[in-house]
Amino acid sequence: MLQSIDVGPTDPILMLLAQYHADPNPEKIDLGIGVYRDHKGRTPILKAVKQAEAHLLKHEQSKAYLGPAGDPTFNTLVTKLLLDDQLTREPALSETLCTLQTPGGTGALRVAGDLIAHANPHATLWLSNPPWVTHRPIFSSAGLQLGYYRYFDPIKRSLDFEGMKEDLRDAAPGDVVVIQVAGHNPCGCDLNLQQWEELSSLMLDLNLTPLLDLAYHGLCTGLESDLLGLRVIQRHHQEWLLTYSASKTFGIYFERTGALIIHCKDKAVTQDVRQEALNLICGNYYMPPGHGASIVTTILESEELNQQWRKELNKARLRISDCRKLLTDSLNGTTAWHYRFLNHQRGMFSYLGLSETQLSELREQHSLYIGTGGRINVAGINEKNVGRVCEALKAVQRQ
Ligand code: PLP
Ligand code: TYF
Repeated sequence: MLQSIDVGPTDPILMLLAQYHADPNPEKIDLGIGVYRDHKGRTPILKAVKQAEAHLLKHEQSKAYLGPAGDPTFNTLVTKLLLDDQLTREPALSETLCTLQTPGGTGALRVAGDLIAHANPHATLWLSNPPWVTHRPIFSSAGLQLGYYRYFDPIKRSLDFEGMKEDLRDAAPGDVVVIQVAGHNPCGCDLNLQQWEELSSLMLDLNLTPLLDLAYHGLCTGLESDLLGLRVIQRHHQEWLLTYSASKTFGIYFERTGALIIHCKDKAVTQDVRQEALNLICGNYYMPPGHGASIVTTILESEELNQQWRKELNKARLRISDCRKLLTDSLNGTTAWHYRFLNHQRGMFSYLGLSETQLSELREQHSLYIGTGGRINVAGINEKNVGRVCEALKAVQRQ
Protein backbone atom coordinates (compact mmCIF):
# COMPACT_ATOMS: atom_id res chain seq x y z
CA MET A 1 0.00 0.00 0.00
CA LEU A 2 2.66 2.50 1.05
CA GLN A 3 4.62 2.20 -2.21
CA SER A 4 1.90 4.22 -3.94
CA ILE A 5 2.42 7.22 -1.70
CA ASP A 6 2.35 10.58 -3.44
CA VAL A 7 5.21 12.67 -2.00
CA GLY A 8 4.57 16.41 -1.73
CA PRO A 9 7.22 19.14 -1.80
CA THR A 10 9.67 19.30 1.16
CA ASP A 11 9.43 22.35 3.43
CA PRO A 12 11.87 24.84 1.80
CA ILE A 13 13.21 26.11 5.16
CA LEU A 14 14.13 22.59 6.27
CA MET A 15 15.50 21.74 2.83
CA LEU A 16 17.82 24.76 2.97
CA LEU A 17 18.99 23.72 6.45
CA ALA A 18 19.78 20.21 5.16
CA GLN A 19 21.78 21.68 2.24
CA TYR A 20 23.70 23.86 4.70
CA HIS A 21 24.55 20.87 6.92
CA ALA A 22 25.70 18.87 3.89
CA ASP A 23 28.10 21.64 2.75
CA PRO A 24 31.69 20.69 3.76
CA ASN A 25 32.99 24.30 3.49
CA PRO A 26 34.05 25.35 7.04
CA GLU A 27 33.36 28.99 6.12
CA LYS A 28 29.71 28.36 5.15
CA ILE A 29 27.15 30.90 6.38
CA ASP A 30 23.55 30.10 7.39
CA LEU A 31 21.18 33.05 7.05
CA GLY A 32 18.24 30.71 6.42
CA ILE A 33 16.21 29.33 9.32
CA GLY A 34 14.71 31.97 11.62
CA VAL A 35 16.37 31.47 14.98
CA TYR A 36 18.02 34.23 16.99
CA ARG A 37 21.82 34.18 16.95
CA ASP A 38 24.32 36.02 19.13
CA HIS A 39 27.55 37.65 17.87
CA LYS A 40 29.24 34.23 17.77
CA GLY A 41 26.41 32.68 15.73
CA ARG A 42 25.06 30.70 18.69
CA THR A 43 21.40 30.38 19.72
CA PRO A 44 21.81 30.69 23.49
CA ILE A 45 19.38 29.72 26.25
CA LEU A 46 18.23 32.84 28.09
CA LYS A 47 19.39 33.17 31.73
CA ALA A 48 15.75 33.71 32.73
CA VAL A 49 14.88 30.37 31.11
CA LYS A 50 17.74 28.53 32.84
CA GLN A 51 16.68 29.98 36.19
CA ALA A 52 13.04 29.03 35.56
CA GLU A 53 14.16 25.49 34.74
CA ALA A 54 16.24 25.30 37.92
CA HIS A 55 13.15 26.41 39.84
CA LEU A 56 11.00 23.79 38.10
CA LEU A 57 13.51 21.02 38.79
CA LYS A 58 13.19 21.76 42.49
CA HIS A 59 9.51 22.59 42.79
CA GLU A 60 7.60 20.83 40.00
CA GLN A 61 5.19 18.40 41.69
CA SER A 62 3.68 16.39 38.86
CA LYS A 63 3.78 15.73 35.16
CA ALA A 64 0.24 14.37 34.98
CA TYR A 65 -1.76 15.03 31.78
CA LEU A 66 -2.85 18.65 31.38
CA GLY A 67 -5.87 18.24 29.12
CA PRO A 68 -6.39 19.66 25.61
CA ALA A 69 -6.55 23.32 26.75
CA GLY A 70 -3.13 23.05 28.41
CA ASP A 71 -2.21 24.81 31.65
CA PRO A 72 -4.87 27.35 32.73
CA THR A 73 -2.26 29.49 34.54
CA PHE A 74 -0.14 29.71 31.37
CA ASN A 75 -3.27 30.63 29.40
CA THR A 76 -4.18 33.43 31.83
CA LEU A 77 -0.64 34.84 31.95
CA VAL A 78 -0.21 34.81 28.15
CA THR A 79 -3.62 36.46 27.71
CA LYS A 80 -2.57 39.19 30.15
CA LEU A 81 0.80 39.60 28.47
CA LEU A 82 -0.77 40.17 25.06
CA LEU A 83 -4.19 41.72 25.47
CA ASP A 84 -5.40 45.07 26.56
CA ASP A 85 -6.00 45.19 30.32
CA GLN A 86 -9.61 46.11 29.83
CA LEU A 87 -10.41 42.78 28.18
CA THR A 88 -8.69 40.65 30.77
CA ARG A 89 -9.81 42.58 33.87
CA GLU A 90 -13.53 42.89 33.26
CA PRO A 91 -15.27 39.52 33.75
CA ALA A 92 -18.04 40.40 31.25
CA LEU A 93 -15.45 41.00 28.54
CA SER A 94 -13.28 38.01 29.37
CA GLU A 95 -16.33 35.75 28.90
CA THR A 96 -16.01 36.39 25.18
CA LEU A 97 -12.36 35.27 25.17
CA CYS A 98 -10.91 31.80 25.01
CA THR A 99 -7.21 30.93 25.29
CA LEU A 100 -5.72 27.50 24.60
CA GLN A 101 -2.09 26.47 25.03
CA THR A 102 -0.78 24.91 21.81
CA PRO A 103 2.36 23.13 20.50
CA GLY A 104 4.09 26.30 19.27
CA GLY A 105 2.61 28.96 17.01
CA THR A 106 2.40 26.29 14.30
CA GLY A 107 0.05 24.22 16.48
CA ALA A 108 -2.09 27.31 17.13
CA LEU A 109 -2.30 28.01 13.38
CA ARG A 110 -3.37 24.44 12.65
CA VAL A 111 -6.08 24.43 15.35
CA ALA A 112 -7.29 27.80 14.03
CA GLY A 113 -7.34 26.35 10.49
CA ASP A 114 -9.32 23.28 11.63
CA LEU A 115 -11.78 25.48 13.49
CA ILE A 116 -12.31 27.80 10.50
CA ALA A 117 -12.78 24.83 8.15
CA HIS A 118 -15.31 23.40 10.61
CA ALA A 119 -17.21 26.69 11.03
CA ASN A 120 -17.22 27.67 7.35
CA PRO A 121 -15.96 24.97 4.94
CA HIS A 122 -16.39 27.44 2.06
CA ALA A 123 -14.16 30.09 3.62
CA THR A 124 -11.14 31.27 1.69
CA LEU A 125 -8.17 32.03 3.89
CA TRP A 126 -6.16 35.00 2.60
CA LEU A 127 -2.39 34.97 2.96
CA SER A 128 0.15 37.67 2.16
CA ASN A 129 2.11 37.37 -1.07
CA PRO A 130 4.80 36.32 -0.35
CA PRO A 131 3.55 34.29 2.64
CA TRP A 132 5.49 32.67 5.44
CA VAL A 133 6.21 29.44 3.52
CA THR A 134 4.76 27.28 6.30
CA HIS A 135 1.35 29.05 6.34
CA ARG A 136 0.48 27.38 3.05
CA PRO A 137 0.85 23.69 4.09
CA ILE A 138 -0.66 24.28 7.53
CA PHE A 139 -3.88 25.76 6.18
CA SER A 140 -4.08 23.50 3.12
CA SER A 141 -3.82 20.46 5.43
CA ALA A 142 -6.78 21.88 7.32
CA GLY A 143 -8.70 21.67 4.02
CA LEU A 144 -8.97 25.41 3.48
CA GLN A 145 -9.00 27.14 0.16
CA LEU A 146 -6.24 29.79 -0.05
CA GLY A 147 -6.21 33.26 -1.58
CA TYR A 148 -3.33 35.74 -1.71
CA TYR A 149 -3.21 39.50 -1.23
CA ARG A 150 -0.35 41.66 -2.47
CA TYR A 151 1.96 42.60 0.40
CA PHE A 152 5.44 43.37 -0.90
CA ASP A 153 6.14 45.74 -3.78
CA PRO A 154 9.21 44.27 -5.53
CA ILE A 155 10.05 47.57 -7.24
CA LYS A 156 9.78 49.89 -4.23
CA ARG A 157 10.85 47.05 -1.94
CA SER A 158 8.34 48.03 0.68
CA LEU A 159 4.78 47.27 1.78
CA ASP A 160 2.21 47.43 -1.02
CA PHE A 161 -0.70 48.61 1.10
CA GLU A 162 -2.84 49.81 -1.82
CA GLY A 163 -2.38 46.42 -3.54
CA MET A 164 -3.28 44.65 -0.29
CA LYS A 165 -6.57 46.54 0.06
CA GLU A 166 -7.42 46.11 -3.61
CA ASP A 167 -6.92 42.33 -3.48
CA LEU A 168 -8.88 41.94 -0.25
CA ARG A 169 -11.88 43.60 -1.89
CA ASP A 170 -12.23 40.31 -3.83
CA ALA A 171 -12.79 38.39 -0.57
CA ALA A 172 -16.28 37.04 0.21
CA PRO A 173 -18.14 37.65 3.48
CA GLY A 174 -17.04 35.00 6.00
CA ASP A 175 -13.51 34.74 4.60
CA VAL A 176 -10.50 34.98 6.93
CA VAL A 177 -7.47 37.26 6.53
CA VAL A 178 -4.16 36.13 8.03
CA ILE A 179 -2.10 39.17 9.03
CA GLN A 180 1.24 39.05 10.79
CA VAL A 181 1.23 41.44 13.72
CA ALA A 182 4.94 42.35 13.85
CA GLY A 183 8.16 41.43 12.05
CA HIS A 184 6.55 40.02 8.88
CA ASN A 185 8.13 36.73 7.84
CA PRO A 186 9.63 36.90 5.18
CA CYS A 187 9.30 40.60 4.20
CA GLY A 188 10.30 42.42 7.40
CA CYS A 189 7.74 45.17 6.73
CA ASP A 190 4.67 45.82 8.84
CA LEU A 191 1.57 48.03 8.72
CA ASN A 192 1.65 51.36 10.56
CA LEU A 193 -1.14 52.57 12.86
CA GLN A 194 -3.09 54.33 10.14
CA GLN A 195 -2.86 51.31 7.85
CA TRP A 196 -4.11 49.00 10.62
CA GLU A 197 -7.08 51.34 11.18
CA GLU A 198 -7.86 51.37 7.44
CA LEU A 199 -7.49 47.62 7.12
CA SER A 200 -9.70 47.07 10.15
CA SER A 201 -12.54 49.16 8.69
CA LEU A 202 -12.16 47.42 5.31
CA MET A 203 -12.48 44.01 7.02
CA LEU A 204 -15.53 45.20 8.98
CA ASP A 205 -17.17 46.53 5.80
CA LEU A 206 -16.55 43.26 3.95
CA ASN A 207 -17.41 41.03 6.94
CA LEU A 208 -13.97 39.38 7.03
CA THR A 209 -12.48 37.80 10.15
CA PRO A 210 -8.88 38.71 11.08
CA LEU A 211 -6.51 35.93 12.08
CA LEU A 212 -3.48 37.65 13.60
CA ASP A 213 -0.22 35.73 13.74
CA LEU A 214 2.36 36.85 16.30
CA ALA A 215 5.71 35.07 16.31
CA TYR A 216 8.26 37.87 16.97
CA HIS A 217 6.76 39.68 19.95
CA GLY A 218 9.34 41.99 21.52
CA LEU A 219 11.90 41.46 18.75
CA CYS A 220 10.74 44.24 16.40
CA THR A 221 10.19 47.60 18.11
CA GLY A 222 9.39 46.53 21.71
CA LEU A 223 7.00 44.42 23.77
CA GLU A 224 4.18 47.01 23.80
CA SER A 225 4.71 48.71 20.44
CA ASP A 226 4.81 45.33 18.63
CA LEU A 227 1.16 44.89 19.64
CA LEU A 228 -0.09 47.98 17.84
CA GLY A 229 -2.10 46.05 15.24
CA LEU A 230 -3.59 43.72 17.84
CA ARG A 231 -4.80 46.73 19.85
CA VAL A 232 -6.59 48.15 16.77
CA ILE A 233 -8.31 44.84 16.00
CA GLN A 234 -9.25 44.34 19.66
CA ARG A 235 -10.81 47.79 19.77
CA HIS A 236 -12.97 47.47 16.63
CA HIS A 237 -13.73 43.78 16.00
CA GLN A 238 -16.00 41.38 17.83
CA GLU A 239 -14.61 38.29 16.11
CA TRP A 240 -10.89 37.64 15.75
CA LEU A 241 -8.27 34.95 16.31
CA LEU A 242 -4.69 35.36 17.49
CA THR A 243 -2.00 32.70 17.13
CA TYR A 244 0.98 33.25 19.40
CA SER A 245 4.42 31.67 19.33
CA ALA A 246 6.65 31.82 22.41
CA SER A 247 9.51 30.16 20.46
CA LYS A 248 11.54 33.26 19.60
CA THR A 249 10.41 35.58 22.38
CA PHE A 250 11.53 33.14 25.08
CA GLY A 251 14.13 31.29 22.97
CA ILE A 252 12.42 27.92 23.64
CA TYR A 253 12.03 26.75 20.04
CA PHE A 254 12.01 22.98 20.50
CA GLU A 255 9.82 23.09 23.59
CA ARG A 256 6.91 23.86 21.22
CA THR A 257 5.09 26.53 23.17
CA GLY A 258 2.34 28.79 21.89
CA ALA A 259 -1.29 29.75 22.28
CA LEU A 260 -4.49 30.30 20.34
CA ILE A 261 -6.63 33.18 21.58
CA ILE A 262 -10.12 33.58 20.16
CA HIS A 263 -12.53 36.44 20.69
CA CYS A 264 -16.20 35.87 19.82
CA LYS A 265 -19.23 38.07 19.67
CA ASP A 266 -20.86 36.75 22.85
CA LYS A 267 -20.51 34.30 25.72
CA ALA A 268 -22.61 31.52 24.14
CA VAL A 269 -20.61 31.52 20.89
CA THR A 270 -17.35 31.55 22.88
CA GLN A 271 -18.42 28.46 24.84
CA ASP A 272 -19.29 26.58 21.64
CA VAL A 273 -16.08 27.63 19.88
CA ARG A 274 -13.98 26.61 22.88
CA GLN A 275 -15.67 23.21 23.12
CA GLU A 276 -15.25 22.53 19.40
CA ALA A 277 -11.59 23.63 19.51
CA LEU A 278 -11.03 21.15 22.35
CA ASN A 279 -12.75 18.41 20.31
CA LEU A 280 -10.52 19.15 17.32
CA ILE A 281 -7.41 19.10 19.53
CA CYS A 282 -8.48 15.72 20.96
CA GLY A 283 -8.72 14.38 17.41
CA ASN A 284 -5.23 15.67 16.65
CA TYR A 285 -2.43 15.83 19.27
CA TYR A 286 -4.75 15.45 22.29
CA MET A 287 -2.85 17.90 24.47
CA PRO A 288 0.12 20.28 24.21
CA PRO A 289 3.58 19.53 25.70
CA GLY A 290 4.06 20.99 29.17
CA HIS A 291 7.66 22.00 29.78
CA GLY A 292 7.87 25.16 27.66
CA ALA A 293 4.62 26.49 29.09
CA SER A 294 5.91 25.80 32.63
CA ILE A 295 9.03 27.85 31.81
CA VAL A 296 6.96 30.78 30.50
CA THR A 297 4.60 30.56 33.50
CA THR A 298 7.50 30.54 35.97
CA ILE A 299 9.06 33.59 34.29
CA LEU A 300 5.85 35.58 34.07
CA GLU A 301 4.87 34.77 37.68
CA SER A 302 8.19 35.95 39.13
CA GLU A 303 8.93 39.68 39.28
CA GLU A 304 12.67 38.98 39.20
CA LEU A 305 12.61 36.51 36.28
CA ASN A 306 10.18 38.71 34.38
CA GLN A 307 12.60 41.65 34.60
CA GLN A 308 15.54 39.43 33.63
CA TRP A 309 13.64 38.08 30.58
CA ARG A 310 12.62 41.59 29.45
CA LYS A 311 16.24 42.73 29.73
CA GLU A 312 17.54 39.80 27.67
CA LEU A 313 14.79 40.15 25.06
CA ASN A 314 15.49 43.83 24.65
CA LYS A 315 19.20 43.13 24.23
CA ALA A 316 18.40 40.60 21.48
CA ARG A 317 16.10 43.10 19.75
CA LEU A 318 18.79 45.79 19.80
CA ARG A 319 21.37 43.34 18.47
CA ILE A 320 19.13 42.45 15.54
CA SER A 321 18.77 46.11 14.69
CA ASP A 322 22.57 46.59 14.95
CA CYS A 323 23.04 43.60 12.62
CA ARG A 324 20.68 45.15 10.08
CA LYS A 325 22.62 48.41 10.24
CA LEU A 326 25.93 46.59 9.88
CA LEU A 327 24.68 44.78 6.78
CA THR A 328 23.14 47.89 5.21
CA ASP A 329 26.20 50.06 5.86
CA SER A 330 28.51 47.37 4.49
CA LEU A 331 26.37 46.88 1.37
CA ASN A 332 25.73 50.51 0.49
CA GLY A 333 28.26 51.82 -1.94
CA THR A 334 29.69 48.38 -2.69
CA THR A 335 27.14 47.37 -5.33
CA ALA A 336 24.97 48.92 -7.98
CA TRP A 337 21.99 48.38 -5.68
CA HIS A 338 20.97 50.69 -2.92
CA TYR A 339 20.17 48.87 0.23
CA ARG A 340 18.77 51.70 2.29
CA PHE A 341 15.34 50.00 2.09
CA LEU A 342 16.70 47.37 4.49
CA ASN A 343 16.82 50.00 7.23
CA HIS A 344 13.03 50.37 7.02
CA GLN A 345 12.50 46.67 7.60
CA ARG A 346 11.81 45.30 11.09
CA GLY A 347 12.19 42.11 13.09
CA MET A 348 14.32 39.07 12.47
CA PHE A 349 14.11 39.12 8.66
CA SER A 350 15.17 41.24 5.75
CA TYR A 351 13.94 40.56 2.27
CA LEU A 352 16.20 41.21 -0.71
CA GLY A 353 13.96 39.90 -3.47
CA LEU A 354 16.46 37.47 -5.12
CA SER A 355 15.74 34.97 -7.90
CA GLU A 356 16.10 31.19 -7.53
CA THR A 357 19.15 31.38 -9.86
CA GLN A 358 20.83 33.94 -7.63
CA LEU A 359 20.01 31.92 -4.52
CA SER A 360 21.47 28.70 -5.93
CA GLU A 361 24.60 30.54 -7.06
CA LEU A 362 24.97 31.96 -3.54
CA ARG A 363 24.78 28.41 -2.17
CA GLU A 364 26.93 26.70 -4.76
CA GLN A 365 29.64 29.32 -5.34
CA HIS A 366 29.73 31.12 -2.00
CA SER A 367 28.34 28.66 0.59
CA LEU A 368 25.88 31.37 1.59
CA TYR A 369 22.45 30.02 2.55
CA ILE A 370 19.54 32.46 2.19
CA GLY A 371 15.80 31.70 2.26
CA THR A 372 13.21 31.78 -0.53
CA GLY A 373 12.95 35.17 -2.28
CA GLY A 374 16.13 36.38 -0.60
CA ARG A 375 14.95 36.20 3.01
CA ILE A 376 17.84 36.85 5.37
CA ASN A 377 17.88 35.99 9.06
CA VAL A 378 19.45 39.31 10.10
CA ALA A 379 20.58 37.90 13.45
CA GLY A 380 22.91 35.56 11.52
CA ILE A 381 25.05 38.54 10.41
CA ASN A 382 28.12 39.31 12.50
CA GLU A 383 31.41 41.22 12.26
CA LYS A 384 33.18 38.07 11.10
CA ASN A 385 30.88 37.10 8.21
CA VAL A 386 29.47 40.43 7.01
CA GLY A 387 32.34 41.02 4.53
CA ARG A 388 31.84 37.65 2.87
CA VAL A 389 28.05 38.10 2.76
CA CYS A 390 28.49 41.45 0.96
CA GLU A 391 31.06 40.03 -1.50
CA ALA A 392 28.75 37.13 -2.37
CA LEU A 393 25.71 39.40 -2.86
CA LYS A 394 27.81 41.73 -5.01
CA ALA A 395 28.91 38.81 -7.18
CA VAL A 396 25.39 37.51 -7.90
CA GLN A 397 24.08 40.98 -8.74
CA ARG A 398 26.57 41.44 -11.56
CA GLN A 399 24.54 39.07 -13.71
N1 PLP B 1 4.17 32.33 12.43
C1 PLP B 1 5.24 32.87 11.86
C2 PLP B 1 5.07 34.06 10.99
C3 PLP B 1 6.51 32.34 12.07
O1 PLP B 1 7.58 32.90 11.50
C4 PLP B 1 6.64 31.21 12.91
C5 PLP B 1 7.96 30.62 13.12
O2 PLP B 1 8.65 31.00 13.94
C6 PLP B 1 5.47 30.69 13.51
C7 PLP B 1 4.26 31.27 13.23
C8 PLP B 1 5.45 29.48 14.38
O3 PLP B 1 6.44 29.31 15.26
P1 PLP B 1 6.59 28.04 16.21
O4 PLP B 1 5.68 26.97 15.72
O5 PLP B 1 8.02 27.66 16.12
O6 PLP B 1 6.21 28.51 17.58
O1 TYF C 1 10.53 30.76 9.16
C1 TYF C 1 11.44 30.27 9.83
O2 TYF C 1 12.57 30.10 9.44
C2 TYF C 1 11.18 29.88 11.29
C3 TYF C 1 11.42 28.42 11.55
O3 TYF C 1 6.92 25.15 11.17
C4 TYF C 1 10.24 27.56 11.44
O4 TYF C 1 9.94 30.33 11.62
C5 TYF C 1 9.97 26.91 10.25
C6 TYF C 1 8.87 26.08 10.15
C7 TYF C 1 8.04 25.91 11.26
C8 TYF C 1 8.31 26.55 12.46
C9 TYF C 1 9.42 27.36 12.53
